[in-house]
Amino acid sequence: MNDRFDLVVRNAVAVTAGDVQRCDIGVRGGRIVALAERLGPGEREIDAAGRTVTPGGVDGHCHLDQPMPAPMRMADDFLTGTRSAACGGTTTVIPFAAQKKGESLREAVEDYHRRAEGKACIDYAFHLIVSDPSERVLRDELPQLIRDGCTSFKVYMTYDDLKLSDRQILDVLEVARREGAMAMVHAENSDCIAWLTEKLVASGHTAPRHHADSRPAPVEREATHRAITFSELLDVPILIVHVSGADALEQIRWAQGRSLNIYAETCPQYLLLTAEHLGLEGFQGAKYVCSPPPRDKANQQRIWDGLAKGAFHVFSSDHAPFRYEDAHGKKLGGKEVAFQYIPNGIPGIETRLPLLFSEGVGEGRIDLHQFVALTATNPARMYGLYPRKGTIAVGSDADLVIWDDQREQTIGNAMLHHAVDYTPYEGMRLRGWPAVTLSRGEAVWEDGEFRGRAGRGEFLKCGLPDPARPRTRAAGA
Ligand code: DUC
Ligand code: ZN
Ligand code: ZN
Repeated sequence: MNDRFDLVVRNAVAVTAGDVQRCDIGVRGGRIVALAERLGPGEREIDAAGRTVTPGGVDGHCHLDQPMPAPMRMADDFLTGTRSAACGGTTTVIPFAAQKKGESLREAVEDYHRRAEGKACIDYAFHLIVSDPSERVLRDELPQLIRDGCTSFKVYMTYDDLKLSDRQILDVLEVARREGAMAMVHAENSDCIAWLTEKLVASGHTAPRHHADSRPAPVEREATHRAITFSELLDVPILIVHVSGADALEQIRWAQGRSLNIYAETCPQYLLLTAEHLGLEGFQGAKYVCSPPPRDKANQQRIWDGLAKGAFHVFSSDHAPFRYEDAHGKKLGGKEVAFQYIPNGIPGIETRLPLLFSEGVGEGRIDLHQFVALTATNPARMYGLYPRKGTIAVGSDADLVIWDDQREQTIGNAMLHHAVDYTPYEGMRLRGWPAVTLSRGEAVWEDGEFRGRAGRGEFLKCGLPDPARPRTRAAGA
């Protein structure tokens, strides 16, 4: 038998959520099979030469080729989106298979498989978006899809084409509890947004910056508290996504202080952007329209504190890619439209890890173990992919990032690999960038080039996430 490894990564400083070891990493058949001070030869060897090696990133919240109401269209499909992710150190993405109201959830998933197959360059799983919890969806489709490996889903408290009533959310959470799935919640009060929008538009305030005025912090705070209440009523864990500032975070901390099972996510835009970006001259502010909107510097600081102190569990991109100069994108229909029609979302799948590595670890706000936990280990746990994904251990997939820890890099859209025509982080100076990204032992990013290929990514069936288990349910029940 040939006992050579397929690949040996030598002299790594391998950092996980809990440990650091100086070791060689031996890979066979796409999996890590040995970690030791000195391993035998490999068909291929990469000398990491004392460099930091982390688990490949797991982006637990991104949107790729998600069908949108016309004429909106996402810029990234599974090819360009996963290519961009790989070049930024991410090796697993979990975008959303979204049900349209009146349609079958199962058909939405089948359609989404067709969009991914033959295109994805790295591994992927699906969250579901439940927008129409009919009897059939609740009784048959959702439980069956959970058993088929889509073990997490998102519910919206706003957006007319997606939002659920409180009662519908309770129905869906009941299924999550019974089946052991993780429920993610977009928490903003829909009626408040509609009311504020009407007032703003009536007084002629239609520029992009008024997007932030239509969704102020109390709108997010109220909905966050309401979602927490639902979670408490049903004794079911939930994960509040894209938390933007102090108000919502206060509710989350309050709930966590009462030992409720509330998990939380934040994203780069709430650490690094502010509502002032929405006020950039002309229509430029449209590039920063996302929901909830970025807040202010004081709120950024509170989000950093939340990351450092453990209030947040996952750090995702919420990559929602729309081109700026595009009639399918921010200039919808070819016009500088009023703020309420600007497609919501910003790109960031490639910059997520480098931003947190530089601004978080490099600036001393969090440590490397927290970085790994937030960007890889915890999302893998929350969504039933651990320990196949999200760590460096014997038996795990050989999804790794070898960091060029000291590389000075100024972000520019020209260097990124998405299909969007701008980055909100243009001109930001970072220290540290992925030198090599390995996906199941194959280099997909190396020497400044994308080395993957369309269709090599595999669909991952997720297990039932441990953190989704209700507290009162006996172990193994
Ligand atoms: N919610 C998301 O999760 N992503 C993009 C826009 C939004 O409102
Ligand atoms: Zn959302
Ligand atoms: Zn999103």
